[in-house]
Amino acid sequence: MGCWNQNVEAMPPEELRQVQYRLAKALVSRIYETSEFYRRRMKEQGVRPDDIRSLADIRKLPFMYKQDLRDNYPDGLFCAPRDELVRYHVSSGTTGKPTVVGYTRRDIENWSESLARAFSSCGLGRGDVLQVSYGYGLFTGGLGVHYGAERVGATVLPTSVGNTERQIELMQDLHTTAIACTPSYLLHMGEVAEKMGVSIRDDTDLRIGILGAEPWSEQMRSRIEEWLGIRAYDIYGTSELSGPMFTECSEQQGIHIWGDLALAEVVDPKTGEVLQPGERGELVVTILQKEAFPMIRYRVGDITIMDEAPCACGRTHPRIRRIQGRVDDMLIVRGINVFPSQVEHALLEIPEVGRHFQIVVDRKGALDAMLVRVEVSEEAFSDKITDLMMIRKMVEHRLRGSLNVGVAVELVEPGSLPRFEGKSKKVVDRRSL
Ligand code: DLL
Repeated sequence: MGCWNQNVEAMPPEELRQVQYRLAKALVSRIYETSEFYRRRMKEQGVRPDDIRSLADIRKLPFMYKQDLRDNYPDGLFCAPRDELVRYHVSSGTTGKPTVVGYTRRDIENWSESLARAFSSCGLGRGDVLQVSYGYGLFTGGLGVHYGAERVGATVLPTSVGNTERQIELMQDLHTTAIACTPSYLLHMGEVAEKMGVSIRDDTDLRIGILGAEPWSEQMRSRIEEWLGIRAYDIYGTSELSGPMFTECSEQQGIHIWGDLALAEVVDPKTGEVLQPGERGELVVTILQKEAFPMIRYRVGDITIMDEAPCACGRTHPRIRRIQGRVDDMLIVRGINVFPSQVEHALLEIPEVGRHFQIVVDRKGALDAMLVRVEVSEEAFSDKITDLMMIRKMVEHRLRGSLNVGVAVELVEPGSLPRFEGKSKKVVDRRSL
């Protein structure tokens, strides 16, 4: 498929590395000047902007972790004046505090540019109607994809998530040709459509799925492509790094990471040592041109493999393979990130329940369902069903409020959940991809 920005996307690799070096050096100097946080971090590590004399010198810089966002909530990592921010997005943190990301106008431009290149590489452009069924609002999915799609000239149908029957009617009536959503939501749509007597394959114009925000597999891709009669492309990103930014190209052989916008490394999660292309490890990303919220060597927590081999599409930017898991215990439930520590944190604030809980995640049809089993505290334990029902409703309400995802709660007797001597196993994930 034709490039959106041929000069950049097909740049010789050596030239691209030069561009990366120049951008990285400028970024490091800028944040050292403007940010108290980065200056302190670099001093602790004994590295100064002058020490960055080649691209490989980036490895001298300290890593950043999700914990850094939490410790500096809400805006301690911002590097642009407040009045230059044009948007915030917010996502789940590891405990009570969410993570807040700010964007300048130029940050939104670069984010849209990244997606414009990505969408063109999947064959999306003028004449397409893209139904955006990612959530609009604090989540980066809806608005992120929206701006990228408008930039390539597609017509956007911003349905956001939910109200599935209506989505299917609109898909037919407005001749949607492409959809952006989680792979599990598309499977759910397929099922709901069949119940309505609509075959997505035969009765709609859908030909492309831009699917991500949660783990999925090659088998799931085949199932979706065969059943719905579309080409399904993987889209990747995280809120800390802007939001969705990168997709596969028409070759469907890995996700191109635009090297002038992001510098990707894969490291050994235990030692932090940079691994060779082809070796599996944790993705680390530096966002090279971000003004408001630069991220330097951010340990994303996703497991992947770097691929620097030339791609048959002609784009020279490196690829990462499909995300193969997490280094931490983060779960993704209906596209929302959930950390067991958030559940623990929320439960600790409720005196009627104890400290012991278990999370069970399963699929109901195509959709995820999350159950939290929690012990009632000795004091609140009662043989009156109405009392227990009230507690259950209240706990469900509180968990939904802090996790932003619907949760069923099951109350169990004090002392009845398994106790662990070593590392506790708080999550039972019964989903298979
Ligand atoms: O999920 C951004 C996004 C929106 C990506 C729309 C794609 C499409 P967060 O909510 O911060 O941001 O979650 C980021 O989701 O670290 C991965 O663990 C997981 N994830 C995202 N895309 C994929 C994917 C958005 N294609 C976290 N495959 C990431 C597997 C994915 N996991």
